[in-house]
Amino acid sequence: MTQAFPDPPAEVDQQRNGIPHGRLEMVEYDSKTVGTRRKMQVYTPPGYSPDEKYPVLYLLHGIGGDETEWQRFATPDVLVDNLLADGKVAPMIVVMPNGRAQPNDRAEGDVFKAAPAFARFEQDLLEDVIPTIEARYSVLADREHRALAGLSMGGGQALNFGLKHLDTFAWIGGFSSAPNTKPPAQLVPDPAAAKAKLKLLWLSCGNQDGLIGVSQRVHAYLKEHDVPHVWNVDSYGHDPVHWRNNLYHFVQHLFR
Ligand code: FER
Repeated sequence: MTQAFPDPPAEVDQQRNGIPHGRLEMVEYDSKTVGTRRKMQVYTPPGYSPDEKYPVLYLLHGIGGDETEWQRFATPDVLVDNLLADGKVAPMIVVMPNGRAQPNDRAEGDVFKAAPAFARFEQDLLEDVIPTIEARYSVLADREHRALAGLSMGGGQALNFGLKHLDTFAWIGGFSSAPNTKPPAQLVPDPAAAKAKLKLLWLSCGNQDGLIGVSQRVHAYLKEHDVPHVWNVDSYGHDPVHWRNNLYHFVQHLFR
């Protein structure tokens, strides 16, 4: 096991009194990709002001989730509030969109049937979600101020889309990435370019997770081709504690 970062205390996502709190809002946008009005949750940090410009983390959910899933698993708003109060993270906006780019984007029925819609989300993210955020919020709109991460299906999406669009994202994280993750040579066809452009590439998985082979394959390829990355394997399975813990560490590395 290669655990790069220790498990944080369980209270990292427990709301604290007496510290400033950011805002969480549900935002609607017209998706040209899907042809429907879709939803995403947006966290703005305490003291958010249009006179400042903020970096943005786009955070993606798993196959059984939607735009509310990260809130149920790890309350990223509370987690970032706590880290900000401790001076451990840069003020940032966190966007939690719905990664199932199809007209009915609820996690209903056989959720595996929606796998193609998770691939289609690449276009929704790049052409609908990001432009909406950059029009409505005061953000730094360049690659060095955009991060993309996700859990499971969302981890696969983050690796697939992020590594394909290195001119859009410089910070990429896949937690417990699912089998939608492209084979490593397709994911990183030009290791030298990835090495030159990436500010952070984070791969994590629990050693009890049946999907760890996906992450191990990517890790082995990156190692062989000399692409720097964080490899964080802990003792969890395919579960929210792993996702919370990795989000906790990942965000502290962003935008610095
Ligand atoms: C699979 C196993 C798991 C798969 C996706 C998942 C598309 C996703 C799991 C999750 O998001 O939690 O074979 O294929």
